[in-house]
Amino acid sequence: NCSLNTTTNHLRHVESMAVLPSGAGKIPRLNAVILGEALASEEDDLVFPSDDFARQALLPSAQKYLEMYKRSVEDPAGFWSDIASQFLWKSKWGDTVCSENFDIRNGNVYVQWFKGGITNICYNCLDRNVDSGNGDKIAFHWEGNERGFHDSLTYTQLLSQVCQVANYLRDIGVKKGDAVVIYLPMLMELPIAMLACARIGAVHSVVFAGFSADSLAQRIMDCKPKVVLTCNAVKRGSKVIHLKDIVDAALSESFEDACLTYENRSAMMRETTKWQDGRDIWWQDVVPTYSTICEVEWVDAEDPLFLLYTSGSTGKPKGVLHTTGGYMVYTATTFKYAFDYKPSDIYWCTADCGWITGHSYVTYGPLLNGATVVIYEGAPNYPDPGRCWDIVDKFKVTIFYTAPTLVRSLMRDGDAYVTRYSRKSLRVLGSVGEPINPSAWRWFFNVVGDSRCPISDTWWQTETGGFMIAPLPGAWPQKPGSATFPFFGVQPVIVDEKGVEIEGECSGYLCVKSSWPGTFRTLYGDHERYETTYFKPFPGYYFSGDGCSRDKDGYYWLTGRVDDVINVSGHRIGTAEVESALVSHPQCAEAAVVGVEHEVKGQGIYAFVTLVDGIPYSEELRRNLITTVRNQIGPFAAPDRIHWAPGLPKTRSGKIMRRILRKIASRQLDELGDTSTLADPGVVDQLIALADC
Ligand code: 6R9
Repeated sequence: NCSLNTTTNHLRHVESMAVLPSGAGKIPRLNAVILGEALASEEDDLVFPSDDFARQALLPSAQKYLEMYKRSVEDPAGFWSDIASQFLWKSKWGDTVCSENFDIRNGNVYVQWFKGGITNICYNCLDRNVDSGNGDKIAFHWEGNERGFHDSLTYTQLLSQVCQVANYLRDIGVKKGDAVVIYLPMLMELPIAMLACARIGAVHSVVFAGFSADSLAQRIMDCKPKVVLTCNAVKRGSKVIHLKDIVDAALSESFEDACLTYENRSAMMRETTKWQDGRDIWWQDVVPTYSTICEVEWVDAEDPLFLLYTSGSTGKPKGVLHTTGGYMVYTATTFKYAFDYKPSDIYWCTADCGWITGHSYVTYGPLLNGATVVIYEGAPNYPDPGRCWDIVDKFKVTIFYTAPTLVRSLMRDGDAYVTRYSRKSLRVLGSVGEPINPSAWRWFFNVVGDSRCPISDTWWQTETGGFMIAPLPGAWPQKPGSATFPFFGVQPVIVDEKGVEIEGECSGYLCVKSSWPGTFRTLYGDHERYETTYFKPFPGYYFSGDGCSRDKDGYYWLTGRVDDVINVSGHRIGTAEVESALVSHPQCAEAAVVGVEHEVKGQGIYAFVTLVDGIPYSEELRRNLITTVRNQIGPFAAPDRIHWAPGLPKTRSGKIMRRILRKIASRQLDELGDTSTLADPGVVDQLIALADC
């Protein structure tokens, strides 16, 4: 059973700040603000929720949070089964709500929540809302790349469309447990396809439509889908991207199953789309012929819901597997509390469904709450950097959730693009994907949110399924750049290199003690890698791969990845993936990739490249190397910088010393540290000499 911990460190921290009686400490100030005695934040840089906000918040005080948090870790079974009971279950789970082994020293790691409970997440997203009288509520507002193109679907309409796709999938033989690959841009058909899979118990594997043919092929080969769902093309900004050509290149000759292709007329007509008879089918030709009623496949809470590939520290992406019941309960609950969701909200998350954020917080979390969701097909700065606020005003968006990289890029374009729009509907802002630097936080808060909207800076991962550390707006003051405190049921732990838990104010590696309902269950087809990557580094805990510090008030500050993963514009990219793409070029002998600070993207990709003997450096080769990476992974993984390297700094045992490369890449040349253990310390001088070539 889940380990019960009476008082976690975190509780002690929050408890210490949650003492109500006036006197020293943080909470008296919070009370004063709630009572209307506005206090300026002091040296601590605390930002308090406004009176108006706190008064209407779902969780109006740190005390209330504390009560619920305490129960969630002391009685996880009771806490989560009370919440789970609000969903529709064909039959309830057995006596054991959660069973787990999170400690590798006790044998194989496993996690189960609500095992034996029979449900369906699509039913809970759609039918349950229609049945409760919300059928006419808008589920999706869709905004096209071009101004003036928009559409919307009510819950009833969405349900009908999902049923038609589900019936089509069933008809071509897709059954419970079968994989379906979805390679679609942000059309409503993307979440429709996901929900249709969930309805019939098929396992969707969405591949971000920015991935190249090679990456798509790799994912198709790994999970062997019965069918691929795609569209012919999409317009993003002023560019047309021919998705169907990419799919054609990815599908091997041997793929004889179906390729269902949506005709996206705003980008390309069917007449000009390349076609393979027998395999390719136009979505619009078949889907509307199916019934709008489709019986759901009732599944066990532990049956797989989806696979989503993410980068790790080796070249091969990891197929993160999530199951149904725990994920459902967790995404719904985190969405509700972290955004202070109310039924009247209009919610817009700028993420693509190709990433976990689009799974949990464009599709499942919001729909489970019966929310109205805005989906935008295009580029956020097209035709100009005011587009986001145009969309906010158009749909009266109240909750706006985005990534720091977009905030930074819009910030650079100047306030005028923001202030020309009203934005008065906004009440909660959100941030995800990477640490948000305090200056971007302040701009987001002051300029976009007119100093009125709390920012939910949500720390979580593909693996965690949902928010792990996030502010509950209204419950406590925020500190710009801190994700604040853990969500219900989450027990974060900071450990040192030896895996020993450190208490109080400290920094180290961020781990989690015991499971939460949204925990991923395995890496598809490789449970051993799951254990090795996440549970072996610090036995007893789940290791996130992130560095973190905790300040004197118990606030958590994420400091970025500590493994060989870099975070470019919120996209996780393994350095090894980029290196293996580079060395696949016949003239590249060796490559070492590191992340460097980048003003807009957060991190940029910096590649040191050694050429095959006798090959001269040239501008053309530099461009070819970048193209190779674009073709093998996708344009978002293209190196920002290629640094010619006659040799790489290696230890005598042949290990590349990335620490030194990082310093050279960021031009911190006086901080190179000890280079005496290098096999050939001379390479460092060579690299420095070539730094600006
Ligand atoms: C949801 C998502 C996960 C990695 C994670 C961390 C970084 C995400 C963050 C954040 C600081 C936040 N990250 N949110 N760092 N503050 N609010 O992004 O999933 O693509 O798997 O990336 O992103 O480094 O480990 P994923």
